[in-house]
Amino acid sequence: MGVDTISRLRARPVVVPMARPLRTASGSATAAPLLLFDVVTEGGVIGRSYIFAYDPALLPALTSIAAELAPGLAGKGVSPVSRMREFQARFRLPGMQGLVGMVVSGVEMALWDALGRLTAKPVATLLGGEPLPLRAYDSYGMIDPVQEEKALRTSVDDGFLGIKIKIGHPDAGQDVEVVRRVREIIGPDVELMVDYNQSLTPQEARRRVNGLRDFGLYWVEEPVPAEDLAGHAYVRRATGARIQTGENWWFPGGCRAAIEASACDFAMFDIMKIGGFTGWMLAAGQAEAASLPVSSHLFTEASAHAMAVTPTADWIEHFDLAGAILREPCRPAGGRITAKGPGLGLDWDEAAIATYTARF
Ligand code: SMN
Ligand code: MG
Repeated sequence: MGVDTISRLRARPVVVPMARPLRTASGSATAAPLLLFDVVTEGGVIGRSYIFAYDPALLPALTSIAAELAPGLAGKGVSPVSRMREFQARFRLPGMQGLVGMVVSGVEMALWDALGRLTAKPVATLLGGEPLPLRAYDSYGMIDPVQEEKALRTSVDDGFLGIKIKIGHPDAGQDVEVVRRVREIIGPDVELMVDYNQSLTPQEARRRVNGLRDFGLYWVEEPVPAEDLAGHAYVRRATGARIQTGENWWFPGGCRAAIEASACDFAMFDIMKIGGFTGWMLAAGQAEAASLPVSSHLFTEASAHAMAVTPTADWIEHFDLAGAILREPCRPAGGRITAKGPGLGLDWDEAAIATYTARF
């Protein structure tokens, strides 16, 4: 028993409005289904984190898994690596790809937040680094550049040095026109990334990516299904484009498989899927050994801490998922994002949580 002993785990499902609706070639969302974690310690300190369910239909199962895991945590130490190792052992047979992995990563992140609050330090500092002003790219969905011109210009005026848009429109010509217009709007000095969200076949990806040669793209993201590593490698070889992928890698093993398949030029870590900070740090070591620059996917608040101690840190994604239920949403400054503490720097807006609580 002690202040750094876990008393209980609470998981609360919410569906919150997103500052920027999400439209991708593989699905769209106007609201974000989240599961909010509170790890309460014996001393009353609360560690907080959230995970993203993508589809509200997954919230009941995610909530139920968290409720099943809660009793086993009571009385144990606020030790995220140790608890993650226990989860890995417990779920070796069923595997942790999918909903279980999402929940255990959420618990792991909340434990890091609790440690930070217990020590009055940012997680980046606990990991041996320090909060750094990370260059951020402003992340858009599939957009109409005419309608979004003002927003794009504002992103550039706000100092973002990178802009990402999602493409994979029904017609390849639409992709070209959107990219052409966005490049005209943001100018030649701002990096432009595109994201197909797994929507193409390797052959179609070769055709479409070759059609975007003239626009100086910084990376082409997930042109084919995430699990098609050979397909990623094919597109990379056939076009010479710099391929980004990784937001759908499960735990460090996913990173290893992609490296072994020569699937990409960059690595993108989703802290919920890569295994929280425990998984992220192990995967970051693999990325460094393979000379892959690492960028983050969603989860801006937690990723800012992880990126601060990532040897090959490249870009942090600015996409506001949870701002509607945070007392202080993440605010980029001059196109850069710096981790906030103590812990992950997350403080709930309880009134907003009450408003957006999911009921099922
Ligand atoms: C993305 C996918 C799903 C939800 C939000 C964003 C996208 C990205 O792949 O890279 O931001
Ligand atoms: Mg993506």
